[in-house]
Amino acid sequence: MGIDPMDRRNFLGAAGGALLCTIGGQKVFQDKPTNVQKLAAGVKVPPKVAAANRNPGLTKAAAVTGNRKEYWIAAEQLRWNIIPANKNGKKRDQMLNQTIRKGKTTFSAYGYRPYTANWGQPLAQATIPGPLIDATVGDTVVVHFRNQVPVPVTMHPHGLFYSNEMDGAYKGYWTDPGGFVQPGREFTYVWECHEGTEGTWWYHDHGPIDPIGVYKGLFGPLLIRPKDEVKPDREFFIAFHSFLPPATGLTSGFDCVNGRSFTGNTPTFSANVGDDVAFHVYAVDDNFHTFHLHGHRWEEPDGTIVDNKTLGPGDSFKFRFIEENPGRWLYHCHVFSHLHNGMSGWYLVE
Ligand SMILES: [Cu+2]
Repeated sequence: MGIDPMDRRNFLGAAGGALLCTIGGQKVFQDKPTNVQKLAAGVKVPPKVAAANRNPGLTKAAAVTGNRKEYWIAAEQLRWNIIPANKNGKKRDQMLNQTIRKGKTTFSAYGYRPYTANWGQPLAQATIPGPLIDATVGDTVVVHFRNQVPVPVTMHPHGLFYSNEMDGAYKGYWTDPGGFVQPGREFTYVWECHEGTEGTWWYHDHGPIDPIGVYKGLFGPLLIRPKDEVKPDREFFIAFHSFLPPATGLTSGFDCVNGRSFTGNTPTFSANVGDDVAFHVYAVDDNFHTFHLHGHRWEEPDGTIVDNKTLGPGDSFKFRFIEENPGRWLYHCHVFSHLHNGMSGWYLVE
């Protein structure tokens, strides 16, 4: 009647790894390693992408109307260690003062890497998260994107305005070239920071292997400042996310802040009493998270005072305050199973 009893297969699915996504007709489970290149090979090249490959002139550059804010960013492969060993060769959780035993913690990741103009030279290593896109209302963000990973990936932004071609999203048959940037190819995204776009946002891969690209590290912060903003003394960017076996090939899943897991490995943020401090927080993965900062409280735009804020998948928010409480503080996700699987860090105030 109405609801079918759970069959054995579904029961096992719920008890073990749930379905994460389907790529090229192949099911991907949360707890099982996958062959990402094989998955990607199962996705057909969309017709508009094939046409643009034959005739690059078909892809028209979008008009730039505002103050031009330009970036050169490549997606690259990198070896990434979620929990680097300390100088004594131990992987430690400083919050619980214990050694972490979760097997291997290094995997073949993807990261966004910033370059100087015209791909002159790298500005930094490829990192997880990727580089900050830092714009102001009135800017037009121009991102020259190059794909150096072995599967099609993209950049898709939140929070600002863009035309359909600049979406950076795979849409099956209707996919535009910017939604399916093949290995070795480039695409230029043009995104507009109109009035009302100010805020903390983020960007990520939304290509044909989505969300595996995101779970391999392809995401980063995007900030649109109000015009005439007086910049805070300290700005901290926090991504709550996870690394799962289908993307890492590792046996364990990890709950992370900015690519690392457990207090002492995740970022330690520092400020001084009297500083004007801004926190920017965004949630990347399949779970809801709550951002909690010990010893602090802040005012929401509607005037509510909070010290613990819920974020659903894809959400982002910021808060800003004058620091007045010295100490060694924890910031963390208050979902206990996430906290105890590494989603926490230090905030040190002198
Ligand atoms: Cu969480």
